[in-house]
Amino acid sequence: MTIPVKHIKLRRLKMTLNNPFSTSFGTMQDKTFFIIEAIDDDGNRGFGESAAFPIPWYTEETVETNYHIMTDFLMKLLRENDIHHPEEVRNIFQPIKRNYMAKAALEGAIWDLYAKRKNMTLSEALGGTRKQIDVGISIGIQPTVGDLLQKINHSISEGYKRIKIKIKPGLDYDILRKVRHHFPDTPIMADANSAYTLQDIDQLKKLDELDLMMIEQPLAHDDIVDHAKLQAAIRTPICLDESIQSAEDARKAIELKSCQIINVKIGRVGGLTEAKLIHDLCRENNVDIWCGGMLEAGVGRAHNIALTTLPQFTMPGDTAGSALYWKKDIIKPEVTVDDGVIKVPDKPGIGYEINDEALEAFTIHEAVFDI
Ligand code: OSB
Ligand code: MG
Repeated sequence: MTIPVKHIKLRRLKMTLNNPFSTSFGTMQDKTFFIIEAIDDDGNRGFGESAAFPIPWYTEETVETNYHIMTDFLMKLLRENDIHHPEEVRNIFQPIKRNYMAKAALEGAIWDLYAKRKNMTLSEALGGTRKQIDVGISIGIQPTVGDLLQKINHSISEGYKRIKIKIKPGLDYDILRKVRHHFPDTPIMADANSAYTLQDIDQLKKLDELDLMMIEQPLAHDDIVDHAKLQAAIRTPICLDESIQSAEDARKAIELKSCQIINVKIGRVGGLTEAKLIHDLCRENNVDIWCGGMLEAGVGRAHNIALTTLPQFTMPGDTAGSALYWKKDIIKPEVTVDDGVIKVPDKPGIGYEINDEALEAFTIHEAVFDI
């Protein structure tokens, strides 16, 4: 049976983070992004969320390139092809190169629609087994070390299972040493968002004494060769984020020993199907994998939760609770974290209702397309 997608509704939302979020590449507070709705003949609604930011500083995609690629190319492919299962969408989109966040947003809406039509949870549709998932927290660069220590303290008291700290050259070893001193037993990791080069190897080697769980994406966003050299020179496990945009990238990184751990983001790799392939590859190769975050609103957050129910997601991810990011989220109930654990919802599809009033209130532009 085909999935009769009749309309695609694109909504451009503008939401404001409770606090500015700073990384080595910049600071974000206002967030513009797309919520995609795939609607079938019976009025079932499947939801997807695009991870792209307005500025191409994490990967090359932006909100505007998403709109262009979705409306000028991907929707045409949806019109021309019958879909029996959401796993086919990856191949249907293959003629269009890269643009993974645009692809993932549409594919995600079709996955949710499929699961709802089958009256199963998205987690079940993906083959997930966990009923609850462990989560950590990602803390942006703070104005002072005091602020950072306070945030970490608060996050630990809330029960988050591991703390991720953003670093960049000049704001790394000395800060992490203070953090380690104050929190000797806390699982701590550092994310550089590609701010270093191999010339910084001595500074990166110094981190080995701090017993970090991992260092995430120290080197260039598109590199897997220098990361292999770095991994051979340091003890701290390297986790790749930006560098892994497909299962092929993951295969090569594993083969070259460029990383010991992979942070998968549904948007960065082109959708749930590709994320699942990366998961399966990690499982076969005994590589740890966890689910990263893109400061998502509720729809993207729900997709992350469903993905994290797959068996190889043994490390806590970055999917924290809605209230950490938003005064009001676009789902009902909002995502809550109890003692570092999110209970996986048992309702069909993404498992959370859409808060239509909130969705409407945050929408700055919308358009409906026939499929
Ligand atoms: O590198 O994981 C990253 C946020 C924006 C862009 C890139 C990253 C992040 C985070 C925050 O670390 C993850 C989250 O809390 O959603
Ligand atoms: Mg990262």
